[in-house]
Amino acid sequence: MSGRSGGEILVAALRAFGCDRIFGVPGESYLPLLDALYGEPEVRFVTCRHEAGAANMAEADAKLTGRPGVCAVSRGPGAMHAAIGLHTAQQDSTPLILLVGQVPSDQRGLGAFQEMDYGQVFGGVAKYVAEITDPAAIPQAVAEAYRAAMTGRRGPVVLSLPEDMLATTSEVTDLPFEPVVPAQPPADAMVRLGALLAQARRPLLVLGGGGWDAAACADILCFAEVHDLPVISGFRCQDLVSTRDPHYIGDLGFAAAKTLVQRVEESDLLLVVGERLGDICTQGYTLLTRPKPRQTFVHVYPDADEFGRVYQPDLAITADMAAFARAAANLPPQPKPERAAWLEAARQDYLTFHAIPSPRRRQGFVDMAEVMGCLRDRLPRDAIVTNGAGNYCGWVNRFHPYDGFRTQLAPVSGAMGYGVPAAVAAKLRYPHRTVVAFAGDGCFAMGMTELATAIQQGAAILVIVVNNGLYGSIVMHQETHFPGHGLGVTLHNPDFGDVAKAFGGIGRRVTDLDAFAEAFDAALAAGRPAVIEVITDPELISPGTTLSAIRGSGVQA
Ligand SMILES: Cc1ncc(C[n+]2csc(CCOP(=O)(O)OP(=O)(O)O)c2C)c(N)n1
Repeated sequence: MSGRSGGEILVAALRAFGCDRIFGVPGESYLPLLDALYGEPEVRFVTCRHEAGAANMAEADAKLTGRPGVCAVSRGPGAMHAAIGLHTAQQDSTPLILLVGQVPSDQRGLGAFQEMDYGQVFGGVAKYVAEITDPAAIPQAVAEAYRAAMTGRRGPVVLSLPEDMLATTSEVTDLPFEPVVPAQPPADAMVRLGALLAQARRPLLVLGGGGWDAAACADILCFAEVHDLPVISGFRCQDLVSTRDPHYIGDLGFAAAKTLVQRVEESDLLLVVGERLGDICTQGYTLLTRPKPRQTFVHVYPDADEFGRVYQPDLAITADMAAFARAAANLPPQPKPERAAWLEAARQDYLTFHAIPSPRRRQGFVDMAEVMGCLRDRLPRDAIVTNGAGNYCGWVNRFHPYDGFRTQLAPVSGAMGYGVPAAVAAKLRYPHRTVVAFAGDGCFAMGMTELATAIQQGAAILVIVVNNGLYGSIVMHQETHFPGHGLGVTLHNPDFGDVAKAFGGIGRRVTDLDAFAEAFDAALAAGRPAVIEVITDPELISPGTTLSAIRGSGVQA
């Protein structure tokens, strides 16, 4: 038979939108796809050690490129392992294409080995799930998958690939790449926004969500500058503008500054761009009155479905981030009553809250605040800093000065195990930038297998493992609500420095700041994957409090 195999057609369709790498774990269920990649120099297959790592890498890579990340996994078990990446892509509004092998077409519905119905399994989390039964349908299916992932609120899609379909040949031709047309803000809505801004004395600009790129971030900052707008970032979106910029006044994440929360309460105009205003951003939906906030509320979002889900906007603007940011940057400057003082005071509060505090030292432990202070002096400004989930993120997200677009890769989904694979993806995309992953001892154990990928791919990431011997975040909740009843939360860990050495990297375990600084410099100079295990005091459960102080308080730290 003449023509190309389904695998070859699929690779050509992925290349059409710019896919240059696939993160995956191979499976016998999609051999013709792997075969199509054999000898294909334009698409690199990054072999991972766990499908969760592969999916997390693909999701992180998509955050860096703005294109869908691509992950390939085997049917059944492989797909289940990869599910966490779909969830993060959904929660973080990241375009992601998951390619899953499927049982042969003549066995579908028989309950064959590792058979699953991916429409049912992933229907609730993916924006689009399709099983491609004919190789001639591949170009169209990939184009639809791309459109679904990249339109409106970005998100994950799944393509199920029966193995016989991938081996079957077809004469189908490739489709030309059609970029998604960005949704433009209506001109009359921009005029109304201009009028609302002209009246506002205490406006705030809140940025978050997906669909941003460097140009959009530059435009939105220009808009903030022209209109003297204080800028707040949503949970783990702290790199949309530089935190060093005088307009930046903080993030509405876990343990947001009280002064920031108060400022939101006092504002008279909230311009929320790309951020959904989820439970974390709104302090458990308590920050604003529901359903109608007291402030004038302008919501800009790429999907009209989102408007009014929680808060009724006074003005809703359906637009993609880049299109809105460009239009906003072009709004004519106006008088700005009292805003300079409002902005200055907010910035001052930000600087106070995010200043490195004096160390809370105890012999044998390193204070994470000191570590972050040390890194402020040492990390290049374009360093990419990743994390997963756990209380250790409280120090990282509060004290690291993220310096602009994509210096942060952190899951809004709160997924443990994300930091290491995200760092690997970042280092492969930007080999000349410094990439540092933070992980708690619990978090690291969920992603450390991908150190092997880092070694194999030559990705010289630096991992800082914050070891308090606990699933500390859960201890904090238990001690708050069930004092003294810690259960399932203590961790007997290996020496993580030795683990790193066993993988072929550099490993150090440190219990004081000087040793940390020395290990950090040596690790960066070595140009190999490295792990620095920092032993921290379990009593210091978060930047702002201690376990003894929260015990039985019933109040979230
Ligand atoms: C995949 C996943 N499993 C479980 C959780 C719930 N969880 C959130 S934080 C946390 C503990 C994290 O422990 P560690 O990484 O050691 O950081 P620490 O809180 O001690 O700083 C757990 C279990 C989660 N967010 N993600």
